[in-house]
Amino acid sequence: MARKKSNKVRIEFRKKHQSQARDADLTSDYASDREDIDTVASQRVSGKGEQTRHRTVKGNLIADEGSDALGQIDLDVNAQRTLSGLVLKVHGVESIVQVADGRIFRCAVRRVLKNMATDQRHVLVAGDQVMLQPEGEAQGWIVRIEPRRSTLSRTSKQRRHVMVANVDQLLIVTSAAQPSIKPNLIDRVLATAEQNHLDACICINKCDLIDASALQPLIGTYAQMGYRVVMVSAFKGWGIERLRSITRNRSSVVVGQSGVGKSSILNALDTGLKQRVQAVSLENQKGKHTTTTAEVFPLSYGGSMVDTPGVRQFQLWDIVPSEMSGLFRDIRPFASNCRYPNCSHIHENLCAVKDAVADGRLDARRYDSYCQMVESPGDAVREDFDEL
Ligand SMILES: Nc1nc2c(ncn2[C@@H]2O[C@H](COP(=O)(O)OP(=O)(O)O)[C@@H](O)[C@H]2O)c(=O)[nH]1
Ligand SMILES: [Mg+2]
Ligand SMILES: [Zn+2]
Repeated sequence: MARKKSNKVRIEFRKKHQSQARDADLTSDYASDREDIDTVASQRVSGKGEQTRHRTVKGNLIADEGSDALGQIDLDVNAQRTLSGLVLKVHGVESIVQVADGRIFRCAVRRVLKNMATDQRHVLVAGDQVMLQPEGEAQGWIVRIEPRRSTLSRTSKQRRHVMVANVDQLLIVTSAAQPSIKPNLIDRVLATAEQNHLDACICINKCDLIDASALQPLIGTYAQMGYRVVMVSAFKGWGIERLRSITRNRSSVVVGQSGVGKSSILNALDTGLKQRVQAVSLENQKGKHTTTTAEVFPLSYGGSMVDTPGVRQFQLWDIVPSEMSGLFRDIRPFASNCRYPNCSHIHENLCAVKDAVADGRLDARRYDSYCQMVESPGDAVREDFDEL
């Protein structure tokens, strides 16, 4: 099925090309370049409503007003090699893409791709892996978007908004003191990680200010659930090497309140990163665009840190209470033993979760967090997370 469709698209390309340049030489080079576009076509088309979507795609391709648009794609693909790159940021129609050798290109997305992905508000988001055709030194066309291995998204009124693609983990930065640690905030981010099927790592900074044994019970609770916890002091360099190995070659979304030491940690991990992040934040403050789109900052040792203004308030969007217990790794097993299928685990009398709290098998503080989040899932925590 899919194969047949992709052939159809190919035929349309070919026809167009031939009418433009009758004696065009269809070299093997030409054919293999075109594969990229074909592959994307079949991937995007296969998502939903195959029949109608395909017709729409074809319709758009044919009706594309500059009508040489298709011939153009072929010619361009022919003229220069494509490069693979990482989308660092998307700004309206323009996206900033970094290629393997470090060069930055300002790119627009080929109309063909846009037409094929009308089900998403943004065709492209930060973190996407793409193929681009350079157009001069620093500009280009995105001709292919690779399939995403993961996303961080929020749903609002039943619509899913992808904020960043290809994320591996959430890095929750907190501080042991000044400001003091806020376990409920950690719980909220962990639930978001679960909701998005992402790993999470809890990083406790400013450990030079406290007696570390005071935090052991809290750390134990999280470690038991399988979350990694790293004790850090950006000042003393404690935990930095471990954090480097946790973030190496992975894409980490960093979240944390103002003043916990996110910038200091970035600087300790990778010199120069703090400057790059601050330059961006200054640019944003100038107010040209109060940005809500994510930005990816590559790490010199491999991997990237991602700043996501869109999740700074860390609300849990559109979570129904019955789903909340599934986002708590420690509550989940007790919840599935509950006698009521729709138990809130709050008001019911004979509840397996409440039993577990009562006899100490479930951490009472985690259960409190759960109750708060069920009762006000959309209520952002008082102190918002801020930028890197
Ligand atoms: N004692 C101590 N202070 C720190 C440490 N890391 C950062 N700070 C201080 O905490 C404050 C906030 O740090 P900053 O990196 O700007 O936090 P951000 O708002 O999360 O980016 C600054 O005054 C830092 O000097 C640390 O490991 N130990
Ligand atoms: Mg900062
Ligand atoms: Zn229950």
